Amino acid sequence: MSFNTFGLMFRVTTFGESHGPAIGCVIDGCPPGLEISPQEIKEELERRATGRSRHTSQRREQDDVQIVSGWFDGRATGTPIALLIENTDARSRDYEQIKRQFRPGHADYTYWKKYGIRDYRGGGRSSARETTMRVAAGALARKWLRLEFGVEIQGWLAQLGPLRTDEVMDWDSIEGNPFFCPHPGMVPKLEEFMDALRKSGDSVGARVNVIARNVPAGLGAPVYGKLDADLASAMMSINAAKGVEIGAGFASVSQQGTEHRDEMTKEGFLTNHAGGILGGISSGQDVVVSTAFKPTSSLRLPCRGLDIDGEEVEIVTKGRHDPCVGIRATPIVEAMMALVLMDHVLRHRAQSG
Ligand code: EPS
Repeated sequence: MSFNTFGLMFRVTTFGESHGPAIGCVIDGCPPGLEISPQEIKEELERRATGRSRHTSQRREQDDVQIVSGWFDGRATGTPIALLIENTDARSRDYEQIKRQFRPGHADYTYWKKYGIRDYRGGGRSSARETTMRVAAGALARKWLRLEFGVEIQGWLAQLGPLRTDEVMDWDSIEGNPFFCPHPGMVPKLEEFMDALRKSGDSVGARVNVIARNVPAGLGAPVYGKLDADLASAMMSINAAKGVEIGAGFASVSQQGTEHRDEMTKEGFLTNHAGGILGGISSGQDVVVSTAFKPTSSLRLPCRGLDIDGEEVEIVTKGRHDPCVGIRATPIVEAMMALVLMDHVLRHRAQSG
């Protein structure tokens, strides 16, 4: 078993390595008739792409997506949809120096322990390049959910390092800055922080939140098919994810029952500490998920590490790395939200019609 497939009824299999010839995915289970165009997918991909600002990796990929299967006259045919994107700007020489070394904090070590071989160029399959295909597949799910139920999914940067960035929620400003920051007043502070961080050569973590509105009640199955469990699994499958919260999440620890319970009135729920999910099933409230991303482990600042012979070596990573992967994570968490919700709608229909 190699587990490159995600979802049960809306199944996405991704393939490809960061420095290989191409990356791609196969989407099995897309309802026939969905109108989709490469341009629509590309618009989503551009939000996630590297090189949009000086605060991300400067690798420049065109991310021109080809739909090579399951598509006719602009619509999904119901057969497997295959998407393909060529890698055009990989610079593998940056990785020569670490090809026999394990970057501390990176999957290099565990890939080696597991497989006994690794594509060291760009981290191979462990690269965040893989998330391109999640966003591509997510574009289809997102569109279908919007057309079927009016589901709207929006992510945002909630914290970058020490800087809390969502104390003001100006929804209209999220797409207008390279951080997906909802608080316009924080953008200059983020710029300043990131410029200093980049100069220092270090990296930093981030928290990225996502909300899905107009989610129908009833998605998710009790016990082993909980919607929140699948969302947590989906978010944790993103590169560098280290924690997930649903609704109040870990803040629930210090809450009392009278505060946490979301009182219900004829006008609706009064609060949403549950994050839109009760007993693993969507309640019809907004579904709210928060994901923590660790600091990037590829750093030009030297550190102690091991090579494949077990010798201690000094490790310096060259290349075009993101000083904060969380900056580009917003479209990815949105895509994972869309993929999980769509899968659960189809699962719900399969049982309940
Ligand atoms: C990545 C390292 C960098 C990023 C890459 C993710 O790649 P490279 O070493 O080839 O320059 O550019 O991100 C993308 C290419 C992308 O499309 O997201 C990593 O180690 O995860």
